Amino acid sequence: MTMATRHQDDILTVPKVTKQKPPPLFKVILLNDDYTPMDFVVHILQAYFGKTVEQATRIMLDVHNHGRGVCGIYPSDIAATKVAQVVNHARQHQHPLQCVMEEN
Ligand code: TYC
Repeated sequence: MTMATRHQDDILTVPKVTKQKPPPLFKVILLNDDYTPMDFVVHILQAYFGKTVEQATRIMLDVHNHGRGVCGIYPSDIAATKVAQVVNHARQHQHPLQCVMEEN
């Protein structure tokens, strides 16, 4: 927003126009592997990405059939947290599931 301010000495100052840029967004991506059970991946998508069982199953099968798939799109810190949560949960269960983030 630009607004002129009149000072006592009658000098008109116009502040530099500032514009809020939206934050950069990152895709959180699941990668396929041959070992992680399908129902575990469906659970991950429901627990960390708010998907219904139907949405989660569709994304899981998409990853299974095409090698990778998008779980969600988030600002950097949220995307990084999701990646860490997914990888930690998978390792706790000895699954090799890989999850990465990519700038949009
Ligand atoms: N390919 C795995 C299987 O046949 C299932 C799977 C799906 C694994 C998605 C990882 O991100 C993944 N059990």
